[in-house]
Parts: sequence; C-alpha cells; structure tokens
Amino acid sequence: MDRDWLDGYSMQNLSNHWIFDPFKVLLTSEQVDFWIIHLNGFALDFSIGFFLIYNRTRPYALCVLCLFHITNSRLFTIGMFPYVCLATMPIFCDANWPRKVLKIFSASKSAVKDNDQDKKCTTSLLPAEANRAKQKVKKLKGAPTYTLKIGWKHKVVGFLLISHIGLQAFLPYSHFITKGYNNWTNGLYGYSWDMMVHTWDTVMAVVKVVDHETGQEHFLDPEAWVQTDRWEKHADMLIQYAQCLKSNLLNGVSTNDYRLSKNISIYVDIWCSLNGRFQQRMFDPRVDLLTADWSPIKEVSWLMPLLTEFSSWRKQITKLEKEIYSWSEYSDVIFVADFPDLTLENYISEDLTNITLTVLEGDVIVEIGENETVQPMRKAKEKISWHRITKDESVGIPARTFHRVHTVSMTPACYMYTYVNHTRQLQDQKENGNTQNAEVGQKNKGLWNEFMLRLQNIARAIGLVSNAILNVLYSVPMIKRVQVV
Ligand SMILES: *[C@@H]1O[C@H](CO)[C@@H](O)[C@H](O)[C@H]1NC(C)=O
Ligand SMILES: *[C@@H]1O[C@H](CO)[C@@H](O)[C@H](O)[C@H]1NC(C)=O
Ligand SMILES: *[C@@H]1O[C@H](CO)[C@@H](O)[C@H](O)[C@H]1NC(C)=O
Ligand SMILES: *[C@@H]1O[C@H](CO)[C@@H](O)[C@H](O)[C@H]1NC(C)=O
Ligand SMILES: CC(=O)N[C@H]1CO[C@H](CO)[C@@H](O)[C@@H]1O
Repeated sequence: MDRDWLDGYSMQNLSNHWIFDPFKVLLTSEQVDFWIIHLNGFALDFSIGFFLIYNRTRPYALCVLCLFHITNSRLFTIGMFPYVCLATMPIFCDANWPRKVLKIFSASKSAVKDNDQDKKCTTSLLPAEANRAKQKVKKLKGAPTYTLKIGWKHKVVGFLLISHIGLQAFLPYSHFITKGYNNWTNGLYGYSWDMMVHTWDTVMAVVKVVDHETGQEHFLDPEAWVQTDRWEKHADMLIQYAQCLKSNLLNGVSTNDYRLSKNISIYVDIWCSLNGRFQQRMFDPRVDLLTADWSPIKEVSWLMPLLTEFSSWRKQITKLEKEIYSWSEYSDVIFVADFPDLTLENYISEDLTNITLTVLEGDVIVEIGENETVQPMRKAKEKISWHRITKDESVGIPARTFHRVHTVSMTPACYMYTYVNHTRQLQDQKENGNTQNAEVGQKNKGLWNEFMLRLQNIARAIGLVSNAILNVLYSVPMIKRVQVV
C-alpha cells in the first residue's frame, strides 16, 4: 500500500517486456504499467491469500498464481524464486491432493481396481474418521478411551512455533528500534516487506580517498573490490566498505604506484533516484566515513533526506522526457536535485553535444572551466566563467571540461541536463545499412545466446566462490577479475 506503488511509480517501463504484449493490443504502455502492473499487482497481492483459503475459489486462484509466477520468472532475474513458489503452491490444498490427482489419472486406466485403493487412501486421511478408526482399534484391544496427551515435546514445538510467528510479525514493524538501518526506505533489508516497491537508479558513485599528510586526493573505481552496488545504498554497509577499503589500501595493495600515509579519510558521493524522482545525493559527501558515527539504534545523521517535496514533479518529468525524446532519436535528459550549499562537480564526456542545463526550481551558480586543482599546469583561472541562473533559465555546457553547479538558494534546487549523444548518432549512421540484417540474425540466436549466458554465469559463480575460498585461506583481498555488466 506504499504511495509510490499505488501511484504507479515503482516499476516504470516494465511494460516494454514482450510478456505484456497481449495487453498492449488494447492499452498503451503507460496504461499497462499503471493498471496491469501496479494496480492489478496490488489487487493480486491483497486478495490472493483469501482466495487460496476457500475450496471454491482455490482452483482459480492457483491458475492465476501459476501465471503470476511464470510471468515473474520471465520478467526478473530472480533465479529459482518463481519456481520455488510454484513448487510450494500445493501447500494450500487439502493434504490428500496427490491422491486426488492420482485418482483422476488412474480412473481412466483401470477403474475397478484402483477405486478401492483410493477409497482406502482418502478415508484414512480424514481426521474424524481416522480418529474413529483409531478408537475402534483401541477398544478392540481393551484400552481406555482415546485422550490427547500434551507432552513436553509438544510444548517445546508449540513455543518455538509461536515465537517464530511472533518474530515474523514483529520484525516488519521493528524500524523504530533498528534506526541505523533506515534510510530512504525503512528497515533491515529483508524485513520491510517492500519487495519491488522501490526502484533505485544510481547514476554516479564517487569514492574519494584523501591523504592528509600529502594533501592529495585519490579517486577509486567503486567496483574495484565489490561486485554489486548494494553497499551504496545502506549506511551500515558503507561504513563496512570504508573500513575494508582502508585496510586494503594500507595493506600494500597500492604500494606500486603511490604510498598512502596512515592518516587518510574516505568520502563517498552517491547520486541516486528513487522511483522516478530526481537524481540526488544520498549521503553527505563532506562526512569522513572512517570517523562517521553509526549505531544500529541511532538515526544516521549523515544521510541526506529524500527530497519528497519534489515528488509531485514526477508527472512533469514524464512529460518533459517525452518532449525531449521527440527532439531526436539521440537526445536524452537527466533530472537532478541538490541541497543548499552543496556543489555538483561534473565532467561531460566528448560523446555528448548540445548540452544544456535548465533550472526547474531554485537558484544555482554554474561555474564552467578547468579548475586549478585539476589542471595545475595551465593558467586556467581566466577560462572560468560564472553564470547565476534561476527557474526556467538555462545555460549551455561545453563537453570535455569540468563544471560545477553550486546550489545557492535557501531551499533545494532542481535542474535538468539535456544532451545529444553524438557518438551514438555517428555509429548508427555508419551502421545504418547493416542494422536490419543484424537484428534478424540476433533474434534467431536468442536461445543460443541465453544458453551461453547461463554457461558464463556458472563459470563466473565458480570463479567467485574459488576467489572467496582463497580469500578465507590466505586472507588475500579479492581483486576484480570480472566486470559486472
Ligand atoms: C590527520 O590529519 C588531520 C588533518 O590534517 C589532522 O587534524 C589530524 O591530527 C591527523 N591525525 C593524525 C593521527 O595524524
Ligand atoms: C539542442 O538543445 C535545445 C534546447 O536545449 C533544443 O531546443 C534543440 O532541439 C536541441 N537540438 C537538437 C539537435 O537536439
Ligand atoms: C577549484 O576547486 C576547488 C575544490 O573543488 C575549490 O576549492 C577552488 O576554489 C576551485 N578553484 C577555482 C579557481 O574555482
Ligand atoms: C553515447 O553512445 C555511445 C554509443 O552508443 C555509448 O558507448 C556512450 O556510453 C554514450 N555516452 C553517454 C555519455 O551516454
Ligand atoms: C533521513 C531520512 O530521509 N529518513 C527517512 C527514512 O525513511 C523514512 C521512511 O521513508 C522517512 O520517514 C525518513 O524521513
């Protein structure tokens, strides 16, 4: 019942998948996203449990669930999860469902013989009759009437079950205790019951190591030692990451090129968008992670708040995106929001042309040109230009130089970069003739490619596991071998 889900912002562009093609006969992509994925998904999650309980509705509910799980298995790369769900569906059925199914099959084969057996099987499972049968047996033996005895084993099992259920019911509401794990979304990772509700889009992660003795700044590839980007979004993992980074850096990994002193600081700057909002900073980039305080039960003080005041911009963002995509096939846009007194330092690659920064709200100063600290050899000071711009004003940004966007208004500012990817345009023009033939070939190769991809995954998994074992045995830090695409 999350607001973002009900408003249709949690899983945008999912409707592009072929599995939704049948719906697109009648609906547009946006309608499929909103009505089929979000609202229908909500209705399904909300009601399917009840439909599974009642005998009358269960067969239909099972069919719907089957479709749901198969869709999921095609739609997401979540491994065996949908198949496990499919396999566990029968737990909602009567305990004798396998016999019922067998009955259907055997009835057609040899009706008389198996019918007898089935009767035996089904009756033995009905509890009332089973009890009666048991009592009969006991009476025959001359035993006293059957009474249920609760032994200590039952009590232990009962206690464990109730504790387990209690824990499962409590953990999703435990965020008021585990405050250190809360951020834009609440909670210990698995226990917030918000699967698929939040889509994160991280455009930039900067890891900066400052050596206090030499005053030098070093920038590190965020993927150098970790294979996923999950740590970028959790304060507790970020702290762990910084500590690991420090020990790896100081334990001689870097000695070939440069030597770090023992007095270093580590800063990160993560730019991320939640459910189609603006790209914004997630953590305070001025906080040294090695000395930052973090406690499981205290709120993370260096977490930047989610700019929910801009959430209503999302309709506008969709509209603007459409407009900008219509300029040309290669035009694109990024929406950015930033906090007062902070600066976005950015370098635009040579791929892009026609780059324009337009302010949507607030005031910013755009500083364009080489910075002395970046290019100490050149006398770059003269080349720097300053532009103070406000709502609905824009400024052109040259490629291949650094520029800084200082937010100077009292409230957060938001702005957008529009640009054209010139490299892609040139590439497409070159390959214009060949593309159509290539596409046909690729479609035929689809299955083969998927098979090869699986093989590569297995090889990668073996590589990672052996790397991890080596790490445990020899405590050698894991070095990046494979690039996660
Ligand atoms: C590390 O550098 C900072 C900044 O220059 C300084 O304040 C601090 O005292 C230094 N710490 C140590 C242990 O040298
Ligand atoms: C270049 O940008 C401007 C506004 O920023 C836009 O109006 C124009 O259509 C763009 N040109 C191309 C070729 O995309
Ligand atoms: C260059 O950048 C540094 C750090 O971002 C800043 O302190 C300095 O004032 C800048 N220099 C100029 C000339 O803008
Ligand atoms: C521009 O397009 C090229 C080719 O498709 C791609 O490799 C490159 O990453 C793009 N550049 C940017 C900044 O998106
Ligand atoms: C600092 C911060 O943004 N905290 C937020 C963590 O997430 C909850 C739930 O979305 C918000 O209410 C907090 O403001």
